[in-house]
Amino acid sequence: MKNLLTDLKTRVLSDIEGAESLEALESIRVKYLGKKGELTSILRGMGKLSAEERPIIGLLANEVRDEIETQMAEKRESIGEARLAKIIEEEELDVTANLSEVRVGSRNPLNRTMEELEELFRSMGFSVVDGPEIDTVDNNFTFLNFPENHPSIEMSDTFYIDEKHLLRTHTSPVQVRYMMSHKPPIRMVSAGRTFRFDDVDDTHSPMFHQIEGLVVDEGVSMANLIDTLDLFVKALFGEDMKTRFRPHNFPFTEPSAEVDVSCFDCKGEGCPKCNFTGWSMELLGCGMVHPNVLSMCGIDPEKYTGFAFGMGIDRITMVKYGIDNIRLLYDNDKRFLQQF
Ligand code: FA5
Repeated sequence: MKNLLTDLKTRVLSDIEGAESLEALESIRVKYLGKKGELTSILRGMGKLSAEERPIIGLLANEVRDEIETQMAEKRESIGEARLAKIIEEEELDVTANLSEVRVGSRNPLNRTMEELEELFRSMGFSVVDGPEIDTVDNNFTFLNFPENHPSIEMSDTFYIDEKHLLRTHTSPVQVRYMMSHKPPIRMVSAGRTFRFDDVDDTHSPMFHQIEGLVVDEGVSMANLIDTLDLFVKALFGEDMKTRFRPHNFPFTEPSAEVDVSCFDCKGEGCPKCNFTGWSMELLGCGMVHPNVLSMCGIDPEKYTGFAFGMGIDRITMVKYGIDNIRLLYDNDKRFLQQF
């Protein structure tokens, strides 16, 4: 393990040395120090060491981590300075320019999509409701049938305010709140911000947006779910778009599925954008509401059934507007925003 660590240190430091942009540096951080990073997995293996070896290797691992973090911080600073110098050199500011023409900004495509989605569901008979971004651990996990210490809690682990409150990891706690305060028939959607301990890449952000949908009534079936989502996808993206349901596992739905839609560029033919699969990235999770969730929320599962779905609004925006990097939605760069 000692050799593994020293070898890793040499590789990381040489990668840091060669990094030319903050993005490249961030990829190196994720590769080695991220949740699934190499150093993280080496540290996970420490449990297998003997009691004598553990403190020695632990000390070395900490030294390696500190050294990597120091080098990263230094490199980050030097790249930042170089970037600023380049901007100062390339972008002149003409303080004498006549700005009598007032330029009005344009709305972020994310907000447009969110409102468009709400309007679409409203036209399909859904109520649009709000939920808090800080919610209870119970609403976010327990009442959604997550068994205690379920691995998926760790996967979507998040920012805790205190032991009982957190920044919600999905919009599903709004389902719980709604079922606890309304009797069926229920047909609602709720959109808003969600938070996860996810590393940033082209399709992931630690803060992103979801829209949750819930239908509960007598005789609601999986066929209704598939039909609703198919209708919705066609109304949003066009009649020629198809949906693909892949089996999945969520503790709060049974059965559960993840849904992809046809690639927006080639409409399913296969092209470089979709790696010739014909399908875009995963857009949403869905399923039939688990009877335990209905019971915990005070609804009789013998009488009522329901379906629910949760969609990534950022990803829908990306597919809709052909945006290939989620970071662009948050950079607030006018050159990007003015295109919409
Ligand atoms: C959920 O969050 C479930 N609550 C969805 C659900 C609701 C299932 C109701 C069943 C019934 P998942 O973790 O797969 O599922 O996330 C849903 C969508 O959010 C994903 O399909 C993806 O589009 C988006 N998403 C997830 N993580 C991120 C992220 N870090 N950045 C951007 N979008 C994300």
